[in-house]
Amino acid sequence: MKVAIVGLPQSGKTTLFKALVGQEIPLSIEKENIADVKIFDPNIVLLSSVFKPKKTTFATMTFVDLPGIPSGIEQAKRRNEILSSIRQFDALITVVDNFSKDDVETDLKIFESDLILLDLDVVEKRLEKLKKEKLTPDKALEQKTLQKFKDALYNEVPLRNLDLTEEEKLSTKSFGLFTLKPTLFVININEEKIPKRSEIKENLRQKFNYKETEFAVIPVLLEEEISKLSNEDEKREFLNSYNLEKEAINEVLDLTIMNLLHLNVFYTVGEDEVRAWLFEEGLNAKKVAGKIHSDIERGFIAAEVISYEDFKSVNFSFKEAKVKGLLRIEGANYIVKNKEIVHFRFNV
Ligand SMILES: Nc1nc2c(ncn2[C@@H]2O[C@H](COP(=O)(O)OP(=O)(O)O)[C@@H](O)[C@H]2O)c(=O)[nH]1
Ligand SMILES: [Mg+2]
Repeated sequence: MKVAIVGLPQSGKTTLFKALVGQEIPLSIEKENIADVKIFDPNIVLLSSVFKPKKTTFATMTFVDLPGIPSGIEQAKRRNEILSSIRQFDALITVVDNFSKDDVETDLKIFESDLILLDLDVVEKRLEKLKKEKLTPDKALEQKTLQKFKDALYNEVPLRNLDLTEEEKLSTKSFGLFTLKPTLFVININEEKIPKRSEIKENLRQKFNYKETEFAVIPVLLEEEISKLSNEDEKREFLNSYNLEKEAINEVLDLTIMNLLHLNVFYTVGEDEVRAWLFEEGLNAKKVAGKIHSDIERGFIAAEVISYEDFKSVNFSFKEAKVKGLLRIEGANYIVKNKEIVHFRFNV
């Protein structure tokens, strides 16, 4: 899965990207920047300190920092290039400048309206085309869905706010419509606004009360500076001096993984490796096994499962977990929960 960082030029996209990556990497101004960002998880840190494995692996998520989307007819070709590359992403992070200006709503609306118009263009062109075609049941459904989209877009409602059936979603998936993508607005504030973070967020939530839409109010430049510090004490001191409880950037990661992409995490532990793996919420044990290797899915026998909290309560001892009946044996159809330690038995 991939997440695109988008927004108006100079809103702080590249700065956010750097804050997420947390280390110096060569950056391009004209081209997109791509990185697999480590998803920090304190549970992995603790599990690793217990099992002392040869290798500790955090889950990662791919973030792409796109060049600013130029407006104006003279740059139409460049604009279209960037826009079409956004179509393939699973979710959007839209950065909004609230550090150089007090008003955040205008820029947010400008960007969103732009995407609404672009979607409308795609939808209307496709509807025109369908008019001339003989409608199979599939195409009839597509037409009905697109008509629904057109009505919403005319009312300036982003498509992710609609209640859609799986069939409706599938019938229009190939278009990669922008406003259908789950979206996190990162409101890029300056340090003076830090005490107002929750106020800003609540205000926006009420005004833009859309489904699949999240807000995070982040002092992006400050976070980028924090992310470069490797010494934990130094970091703590820095955070304290700005009245920040913790790194706000983790909120961006949490919201992206859980609320936009609806992903959960499971852990595997052992002497060789302690590792976090992402999987789609609601997936069964057999399918989850496939996240590690297709052989494990194919030869699936059973999953030994314990929740992280239960495991912690017995000081991470499998022996004690068994005695207390906390370690369960589950079959292929078991729906794996968030933050469980799983060991798969398989036979190939
Ligand atoms: N004061 C301040 N400046 C920022 C902040 N975020 C970004 N900038 C500056 O704004 C300029 C544009 O940022 P950049 O991340 O390159 O924007 P992009 O065009 O969206 O990629 C740079 O000079 C940044 O240092 C912020 O939170 N506060
Ligand atoms: Mg940039």
